[in-house]
Amino acid sequence: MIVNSWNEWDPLREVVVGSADNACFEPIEPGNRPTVRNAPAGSPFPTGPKPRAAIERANEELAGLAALLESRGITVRRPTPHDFAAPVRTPDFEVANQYCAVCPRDVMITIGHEIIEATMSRRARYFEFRPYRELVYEYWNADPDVVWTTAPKPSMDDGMYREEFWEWPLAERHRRMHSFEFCVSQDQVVFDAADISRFGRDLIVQESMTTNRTGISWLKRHLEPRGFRVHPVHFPLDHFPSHIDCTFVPLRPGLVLTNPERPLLDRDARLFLDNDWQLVDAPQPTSGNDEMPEYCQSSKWLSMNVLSLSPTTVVCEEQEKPLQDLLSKLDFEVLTVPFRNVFEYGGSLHCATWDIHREGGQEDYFPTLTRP
Ligand code: DAV
Repeated sequence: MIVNSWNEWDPLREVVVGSADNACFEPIEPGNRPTVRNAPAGSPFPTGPKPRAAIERANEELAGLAALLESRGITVRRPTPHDFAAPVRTPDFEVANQYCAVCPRDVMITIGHEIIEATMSRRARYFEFRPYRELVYEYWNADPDVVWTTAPKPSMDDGMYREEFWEWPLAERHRRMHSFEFCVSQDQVVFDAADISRFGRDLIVQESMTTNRTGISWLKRHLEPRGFRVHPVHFPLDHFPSHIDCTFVPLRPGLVLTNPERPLLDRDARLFLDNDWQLVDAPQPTSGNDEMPEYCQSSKWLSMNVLSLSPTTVVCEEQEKPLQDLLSKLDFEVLTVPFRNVFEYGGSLHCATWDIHREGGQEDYFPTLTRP
């Protein structure tokens, strides 16, 4: 068995680590309004390929992560080179360039023996499965138990998006925080893989800018007949939610690292509290939002985007000392790598990886759901 991964923490044996080769700046499009951090409003966001030096700095840190994982006996695979500078034109939209293969987590997910390619939510990422296809074919050919599923691609035409979302003032976002309506309408199936977090039989999926309720319905109908339970989750104070792995990060059975600025909706938290899970807030990150790299579109909470190598070992960004101390106190062995040059590509350690094989099988960590 090659493809086997049921949760975020079992001992890691094989993993894909992203690559910054040929990365481009993310284009402005209806589902994304990238901005230069700390620049006057209206400052143009760069377009086209990222500078060579920025790509080299990121690649060096990605290689550092790969070397650390290999030193722990983990097999590391890398994406195939892809021309992200090429424009995309479909019958429904055109976009001037694509993005990158730094964050396989956003696109690809292993659920047991199944590999799912997400629909994606942004035009520039429509073909981001391509750098992983060679690997998928290799796993699919080598392991007859592998199930390979590509989720239905949405049109990504203008009508799929709600562009006024970007103009709502903060007060408006606050007023709407319990409607969970963001920049993508509910008409088509839309999800990024990184809005899903795996807990054995149970999967939680965040409603976000990158995953809508129709996308969650698709996941439910696809996975529940296969023995999973899919639970939508909500973090009402996150007005720009995208990807669950800077918000709610399980570290071992019974323990989730939580974001103190983005509490889980009470009714969603019940599942965890009723089953004796402990929700532990991460400490404040060492960099404020203002100190994140100028082209980074993610928040300071990339600090908590850690990668578990096992229920007792976690990889953490080198500068995040307060989080490292908390993890040590919780009895984890904490490994560190520098990773800040990867941040402007949309993620940290969890985002930049896609686990193919973790030991273990499908367990039930929420017995109240089955107990009569
Ligand atoms: O908190 O900014 C970033 C997730 C990146 N994949 C955040 C979420």
